[in-house]
Amino acid sequence: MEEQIRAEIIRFVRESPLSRFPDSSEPYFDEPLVGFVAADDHLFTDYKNIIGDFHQTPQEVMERTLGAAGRAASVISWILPITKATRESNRREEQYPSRAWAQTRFFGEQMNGAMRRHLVAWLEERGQQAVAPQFAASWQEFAETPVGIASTWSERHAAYAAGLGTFSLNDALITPKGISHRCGSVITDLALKPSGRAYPDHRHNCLYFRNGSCGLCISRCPVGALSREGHDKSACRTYVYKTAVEAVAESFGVAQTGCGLCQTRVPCEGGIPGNR
Ligand code: B12
Ligand code: SF4
Ligand code: SF4
Repeated sequence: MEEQIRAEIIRFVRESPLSRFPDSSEPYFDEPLVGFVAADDHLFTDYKNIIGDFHQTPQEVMERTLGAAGRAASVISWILPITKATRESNRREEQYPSRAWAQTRFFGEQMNGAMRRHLVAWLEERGQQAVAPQFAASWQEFAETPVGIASTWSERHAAYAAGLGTFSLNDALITPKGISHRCGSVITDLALKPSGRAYPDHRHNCLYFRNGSCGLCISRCPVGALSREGHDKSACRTYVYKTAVEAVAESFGVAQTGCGLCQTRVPCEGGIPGNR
């Protein structure tokens, strides 16, 4: 069943009409990475301490969405790697995201939403329970928590648990296809074989944490939101959701632009960087 699910995610991303730029036949994403993790993996209860008590376990998401009958057995997580052409266009930028990056943030995320809905329907057709936590009525984002801006379900923490990558100096997840990606997840009552986690610690794929080198994402940030101490989420949010939107959203034909300068022209852009 794991291979069937993986194949269905890859097929949907390849064939969905939502997967292509409005003004060309180019795709937003390369072939997805897919991972599985048991809903009762200790990480989901650890996240109550690492993130906060508000971060829901898979079982909590299922019960809050489906009632007492809701049952979580596995979490399916996927990575949608941003194409090389889009990464290259963002590499050249110093101030605002490129048109292709902004359109990937806006329209590509609509495709990611369609992916979540499709996988839920696909599992339900096979008699399973399924919920996309990002679309659950109980999903909430909080501006002020002890760990800064955070939500009740972090897609990256689900991906980390499913063995798809590790975190980094700028918080983002570095996967075998790099740091430039979008991700998503669905919880189901179907028991699936966990993919396992191959990394020795939760920040191993970032050169800064692996051997103290790099730090190149710091100088890519146009508003100084990155430093050796990490990521100033408030400064980043103001830039991503206000400054960049006011500057380029209208001309790019989108409502959200993202930014992602720290995810391009860096050694982790398209893969796990080797030791430097
Ligand atoms: C709120 C939010 C933001 C906020 C805060 C980001 C943040 N760091 O949490 C702001 C507005 C700043 C933001 C900005 C951006 N975002 Co945003 N955002 C989200 C959202 C909606 C929720 C994130 C959340 O709940 N985070 C929870 C907190 C706790 O995460 P954290 O602080 O990073 O976690 C740290 C600790 O847990 C720590 N840690 C400490 N001890 C331990 C121990 C263990 C064992 C572990 C595992 C971890 C751990 O490691 C983590 C990294 O330092 C998600 C969608 C979703 N539902 O997940 C998208 C999401 C994170 N955003 C995304 C993107 C792409 C962006 C931008 C690049 C904008 C763009 N599209 O161009 C920027 C920059 C992101 C960055 N560098 O983090 C992607 C990230 C994909 C990726 N490549 O990693 C997501 C997943 C959306 C998606 N569906 O793909 N975002
Ligand atoms: S650019 Fe370097 S320091 Fe920044 S996240 Fe990537 S590997 Fe880590
Ligand atoms: S996404 Fe945020 S942290 Fe990264 S370069 Fe843009 S403003 Fe800076």
